[in-house]
Order: sequence, then C-alpha cells, then structure tokens
Amino acid sequence: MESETRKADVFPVKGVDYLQFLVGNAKQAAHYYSTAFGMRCVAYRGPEQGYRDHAEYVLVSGSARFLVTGAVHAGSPGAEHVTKHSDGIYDIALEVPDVDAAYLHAINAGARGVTEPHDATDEHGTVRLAAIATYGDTIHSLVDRSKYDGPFLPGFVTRDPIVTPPEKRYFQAVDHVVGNVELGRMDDWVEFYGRVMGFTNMAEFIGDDIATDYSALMSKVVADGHRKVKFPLNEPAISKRKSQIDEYLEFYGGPGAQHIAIATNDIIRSVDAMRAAGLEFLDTPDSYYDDPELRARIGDVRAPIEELKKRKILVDRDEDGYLLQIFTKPVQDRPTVFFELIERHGSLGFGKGNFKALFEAIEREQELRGNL
Ligand code: TYF
Ligand code: FE
Repeated sequence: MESETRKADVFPVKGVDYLQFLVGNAKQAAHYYSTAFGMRCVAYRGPEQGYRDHAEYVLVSGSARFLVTGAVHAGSPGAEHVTKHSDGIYDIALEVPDVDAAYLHAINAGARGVTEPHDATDEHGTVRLAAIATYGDTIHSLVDRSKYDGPFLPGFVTRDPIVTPPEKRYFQAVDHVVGNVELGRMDDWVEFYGRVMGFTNMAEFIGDDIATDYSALMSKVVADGHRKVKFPLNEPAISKRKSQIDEYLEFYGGPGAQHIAIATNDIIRSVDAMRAAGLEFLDTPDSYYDDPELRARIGDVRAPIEELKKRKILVDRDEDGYLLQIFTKPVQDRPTVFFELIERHGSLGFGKGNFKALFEAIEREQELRGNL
C-alpha cells in the first residue's frame, strides 16, 4: 500500500475531465446523447465563434462530460480519424493539478507527447493544457481548469439544452473507460500506465480460465491511487472462436476505447428511460436469473430479482458489496464502442461473476453480425 501511495504522487489526477468523441455529425450525436442518455448540452464552439474546422458540443450529466466534435470540411483535423475509425473516442482527458509536472513526468517516463503544455485564454480565464498519446490513435489531454470559470474551454460559448433534460439525470459520473489493445500487448499497456502515470494493477482481471472457456479475451485493470480513474485493458486471446476484441480491432481499425461505464444511482429507472428513448441493451436469458447458485451468491439486493430480470440487469457480489450492471449494444454502425450502466453498492469490482453471461450475450450478437 505504501508504494502505491508513493507511486500515485508522481502523477496526481483529480479524475476524468471529459471524453471527446470524434464523430461524423456532431449535431446529430449531440442530439442522441441528449435524448437517449438524458445529457444536458451546455456549451458549443464552431464556425460562428471563428473556429472554422469543427462543430463541437459539450454535454454533461453530473460530473460526466462528453465533448462531441465533428469536422466541418474534409481537411479538418480529426476528419481522418472518423474515416479510419468511424465515430469513436479520441481523447480521454484527465484533470490534473499541475499540467507541466504531469507532462514532464510522462515524457521522461517514455510517453509520446502530442501537445506541449500551453495556456488557452479567454474572458473567463486561463486553462493549462497538454496531451500525451496512449493506445492506438487515442490521447490523454491533461487539463488544469482551476483558473477558469467558463462553460468548458476557451472559445466555447454557453448554449441552451437541445431538448428539455429529464427531471432526474440518468447517470452522474464516468466509472471506468476500457481500452482494447492488440494480442500480446495488454501487459505492455499495464506497464505503460504504471510507468507514465503511477497507476497500479487492481486485483480484478480476466485470466486464462475465462479467456479459454468463454470470451477469448484477457483483461487487467489499472487505476490511480485514489481509484478515481479506472482503466481496464483488454487484449484478444486465442481460442476456437473469433474474439470480441478481434472483432473490435478489425472494425475500429486498431486499438481504441471499447466501452464507457457510466455510474447511476437508479439503474432501473435509467434503463427504463433509455430503452424508451430507443437505446438497445444486450439481452440476458431468463436462465441467468433462475440459476439457484446465482440467487444464493447475490443474496438480497435493493430490488426484487423479478424487476432486474424484466430489464435484463445483471448482478454481482464480492467481499465488499454488490453491483448492478447492464451493457448497451454498439452505439454506431460498426461493432465497436458501447456503454455500460453500473450501480455500485460497495463493490469496487467490474462484475466478474457476470463475465460468462455477458460474453455469451456478446457472442450471440457477434454471430448475428457474421463475425464469429
Ligand atoms: O469493464 C469490465 O471489465 C466489465 C466487463 O469486452 C467487460 O465491464 C470486459 C470486457 C468486455 C466487456 C465487458
Ligand atoms: Fe466495464
């Protein structure tokens, strides 16, 4: 524990500042995150503000912040990201107390610099920014907004919500962001986050047992010392069937962010609202809920199991408590990025007890797509 604390100090992070999606049509994506995810659009920057290359919308739900960026013309920076990956996550931005120190530490530890530390200023103050590269074409911006009180970043203007936001938000935070990397590279990226950010390996992982039996993937989780930022990392494993990670890598065109887990206090209500808005979730067979072993293991949770079964919400329990979770289908045409809704009651895990049911559900979808 002592060494964990010391390591975390070399690269202190406050949390995920924002997730930037590079998309083909930011206007429509912002509408989707407003209607299907109940997010509130709070800021905009585009040609009207003198930024001729992009239209960018900022959506928030509690502390979760999405930046949705679309190219305005073929030569816009980021346009080639969409050509290669389709809609995807480009920037997993981290809020840090000292951008210069964090950047210097990262570069000295071997990270590739993308943008050197610099100030961005407008009438609301100054934001200190830098960026480093991570897996694939993904980056981590480093953000210090302590001297800024504008709606997002300099240049952005406040704007009204696209639709009236729901009375109660559907989620309040980003819980974890998962990366898919190439076969044999998972341990390199675990090592990268240790070396560059002082992140440590959390106990939870998917090892050979699960890999060979069901899912054909391996996974380890890295987190900062305060467990505010959690990054599971997956790689495909060799098995009889084509790994879901291979499918992602093929269709995304390389490594990238696979799923965003968003934390909710009321998964039942959120799933109902999001389903009603047209969001598709993975199916779970009734046998999952009727399994006496599962019933015994999970014990009492805050809702009757029938309520969870109706909605296909999964349950897992470990020594610290339990969690409820559900996964969406991919949210674009390619079988790449998806979301997870998670309601934690003590458990710090990722739903290890659900991996079998979950991976079988993913494989049923893979089969329908002809990619198994
Ligand atoms: O983040 C996690 O580890 C869980 C489980 O392709 C998971 O949400 C792991 C791999 C995967 C889908 C879900
Ligand atoms: Fe997850």
